[in-house]
Amino acid sequence: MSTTEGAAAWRPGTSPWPEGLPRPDRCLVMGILNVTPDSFSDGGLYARTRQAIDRGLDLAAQGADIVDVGGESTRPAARPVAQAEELARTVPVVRELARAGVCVSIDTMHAPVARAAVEVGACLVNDVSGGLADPGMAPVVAEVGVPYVATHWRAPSQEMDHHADYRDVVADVTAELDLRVRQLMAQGVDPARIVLDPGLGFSKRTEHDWTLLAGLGTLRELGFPLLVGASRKRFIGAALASAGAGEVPPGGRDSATAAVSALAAAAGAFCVRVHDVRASLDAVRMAAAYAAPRL
Ligand code: PMM
Repeated sequence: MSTTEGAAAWRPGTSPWPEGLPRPDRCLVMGILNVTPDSFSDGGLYARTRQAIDRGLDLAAQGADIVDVGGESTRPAARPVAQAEELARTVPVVRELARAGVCVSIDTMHAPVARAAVEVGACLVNDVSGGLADPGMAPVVAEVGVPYVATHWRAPSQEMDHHADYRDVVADVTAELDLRVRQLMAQGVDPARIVLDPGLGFSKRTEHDWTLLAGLGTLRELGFPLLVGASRKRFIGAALASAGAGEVPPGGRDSATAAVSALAAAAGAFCVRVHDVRASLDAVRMAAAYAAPRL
């Protein structure tokens, strides 16, 4: 890794680097692999196991530090998936990618899926509910001992837009994540393995997403690495539209996403979760170079 990349915006020492994850000394890039028919921007593209494995290998070849495999859409109003179906969609893909040496995360809210994925080689559990959707999640994470992304979450997909009221979104999300961390730790989760995520788009209106991005510094004061999942989301489309770019569909938001990746990395994000890996990898490299003179 180059010395420029060594000058990371996310500074080791401010919070621990979770064991078992790649350590390039810049913001990590997690590539999204939705093995679903209905995700908001890539639903149906990688729904077959072989297509999904090839896509995962391709994301890794493009430079993804982690490939995030999900088998249940979490977009607003998405319907839950039967557990057997979620397992059938994800486990073979995780197994093959892990066998090929890829660091794989499992994007699930369900403890049995998390456990099965770790058993076949997943190196991280990414839970958009932060353990709230399944009371069995924290004990499983405590037991399997891999890093765990706990996202700010208030309600399941069908209801989440009705839970988007905040007094002060940065203060409220910080306080709710702080409480979540305490509860996870009380259930045996090792704090050194916890990564926090503000949950952009989850019970958030577009203005909340932008305010949270601008408030990453406050969230970092909790002392945990931060993952930011902005890729192609509504608030990016809304900002493009209000800047005169017109209605840009999710698939046309990748350069804007890369710009947000650079901003998040410069603000100290530990990892960005994106569909277009190449653009965001360059973006976080630029953020590291930008931060270098001030280190
Ligand atoms: N967003 C989605 C899915 N998984 N995981 C984390 N940690 N953070 C996120 O913001 C997040 C996530 C929904 O987006 P997708 O449908 O494009 O995967």
